[in-house]
Amino acid sequence: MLNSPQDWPEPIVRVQSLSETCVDSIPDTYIKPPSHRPSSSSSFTTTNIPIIDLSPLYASDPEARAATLAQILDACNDWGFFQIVNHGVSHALMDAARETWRAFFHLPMDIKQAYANSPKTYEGYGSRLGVEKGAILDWSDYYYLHYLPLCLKDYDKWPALPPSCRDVFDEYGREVVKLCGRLMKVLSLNLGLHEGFLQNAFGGEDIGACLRVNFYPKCPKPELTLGLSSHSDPGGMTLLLPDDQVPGLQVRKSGDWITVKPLPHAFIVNIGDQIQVISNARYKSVEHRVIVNSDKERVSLAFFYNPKSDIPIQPAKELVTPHTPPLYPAMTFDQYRLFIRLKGPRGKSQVESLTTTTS
Ligand SMILES: O=C(O)CCC(=O)C(=O)O
Repeated sequence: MLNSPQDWPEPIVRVQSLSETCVDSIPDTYIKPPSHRPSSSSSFTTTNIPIIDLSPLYASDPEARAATLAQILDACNDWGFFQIVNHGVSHALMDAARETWRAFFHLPMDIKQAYANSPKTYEGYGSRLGVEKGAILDWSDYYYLHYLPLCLKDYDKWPALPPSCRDVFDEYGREVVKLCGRLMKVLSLNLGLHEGFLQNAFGGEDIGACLRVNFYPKCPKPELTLGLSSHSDPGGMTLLLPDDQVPGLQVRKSGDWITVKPLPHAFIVNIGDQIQVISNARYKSVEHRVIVNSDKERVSLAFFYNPKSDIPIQPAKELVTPHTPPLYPAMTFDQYRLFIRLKGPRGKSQVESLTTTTS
C-alpha cells in the first residue's frame, strides 16, 4: 500500500514569486509538452455549460421542481458540469469569501510561508500537486484546508490573516455544505433512488468537505503552460466559485476544450469520481483544466464534498443488474485520493484504470 510522502521531492518555488520576476519567459519546469498546451485543442465558441435556476427547489410548485430536476439530469448526462443561480447562498458572502482569499495571496510572502504545506496532509499553502521528482508543474499556488469532518478541522491550519478569513470561511462552508446536501438529494432522485441515498452512501452525517483556493498569477507565456492540468475531481461533488472577472476553466466536451463563461454569483457544479463509482457510471466525472493569461491573476474556490474517507465506496447494489455489472472495485476515499496526491493531475486515468469493462 502506498503512503503519503513526508516531504516534497524538490524545493518549493512560489509561482507568485516567479510571476513577479519572469518578464518574458517561464522556467522549463512549467512548459507543457505541445499536445497539452492550451492552443492545441481549445474551442473558442459561444458554447457554455448549462445554467440552471435552482429557485424551484426552494418553492412548492411540483411541476417546476420536476422541470429543474430534469434540467439537472440533462446537464449531468451531457456535460457533468453546470452553473447554478438562485442557489440560496448570499452573494455578499460569496464575494467576501473570494476577496478574503485574494487578500491572503497578496500578503507578504513570509506570512504565507508560515502555512507552507507538505504532501503528508496537503493542508496549508502549496505550489504543487504530486510528488514525482522532475514533474512538469502547473502555473498556480493554492491553499488547502479541511472543513469537515470536525475532527480534521483545525483553525491553526487556517490563515489568521486577513483577520476575517476564519469567520468568513466558517460561514461560507456552512452555507455551501447545506447547498451540497440539497444537490445530493436531486442527484439521488435522478437515479431513481430515495433522496437520502447518496448522502448515506457517503457516510451520512460524517462526510468530508475541504477547500482548495487556487491562485493563478499572471503568466508571461500562457500559451506554453496550464494553471491546472487536466483532471477529474477525485471526490464526490465540487462547488466552484470562480473568479467573476477572469475566465480560465475549460471543460472537456467531445474532444474539445470549452472555456466556461462564468455568470456573476453562480456556482459551477461538477460530478467527481466517487459519484461516478457509486452510480456505476450512470453519472460521469468530466475532465477539466485551467488556462492562464498574461494580464490578470485569477482566484477560484473549489469546495470538495466527499465521502467519509474510511468507508468502502463501490457501485450501489440498486444500480447493478445482470446488464450493468459493477464497474469498480470497493475502495475507501483515503486509498483513492493517494493517486492524485502522488502523481498530480492526470486526466481521468485513475477512474478509468479501475474499470473492468469499458464505460
Ligand atoms: O480554477 C478553476 O476554475 C478550477 C479549479 C479546479 O478544477 C480544482 O481546484 O480542482
